[in-house]
Amino acid sequence: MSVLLRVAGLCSALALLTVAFAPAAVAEEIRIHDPWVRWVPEVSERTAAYMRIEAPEGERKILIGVDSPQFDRAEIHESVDEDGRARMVHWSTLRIPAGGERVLEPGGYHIMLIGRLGDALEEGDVVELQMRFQSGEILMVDMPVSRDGVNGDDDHEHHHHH
Ligand SMILES: [Cu+2]
Repeated sequence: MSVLLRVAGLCSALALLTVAFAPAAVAEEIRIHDPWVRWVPEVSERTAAYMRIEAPEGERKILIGVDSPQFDRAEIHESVDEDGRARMVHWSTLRIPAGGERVLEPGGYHIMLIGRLGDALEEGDVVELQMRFQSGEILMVDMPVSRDGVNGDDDHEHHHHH
C-alpha cells in the first residue's frame, strides 16, 4: 500500500507538493523549491519550467521522467552556448547529488513543456508537473505561471510569512 504524504508550500505559499512513496518505506524527502512556469504569448505552444530540486543527505536522487496533463509532453532540457549559438540539449535523466541541489533556471537546466493542450496560460495559472524519480518517488508539483519568476529571495527556507 502506498503512503500519501501532503506537504504544503515548503517555501512559497503557491507551491503544493504531494509525495507518493511506492514502497511503504521511510524515504528521505526530495524537496522542490520555488517552481514556476514562464508565461508566453498565446501563439506559443511551448514554455519552460524552473525550480530548485534538493536531494536529502546521504542519498542522491535521479529524475527519470516528467509529465504534465496540460502539455503533450515534457522533457528535461539544458540550454547551452556553443560557439556563440544557443541550443538546447535533451537529457533523459537529471542527477541531484546527495545533500545537494540542482538549479533549473533560465539559461540553464529547465523542464521543457511542449504542445499546450488547453487554453493559453495566464499569469497566476497553475501548471501541474509530475516528476518521477528512480527511487520510485513521484512528486506532483504545482507551478505558478509568471513573467519573471518567483520573487528573488534567496533564503526562502528561512522566510516566514505573517
Ligand atoms: Cu528547452
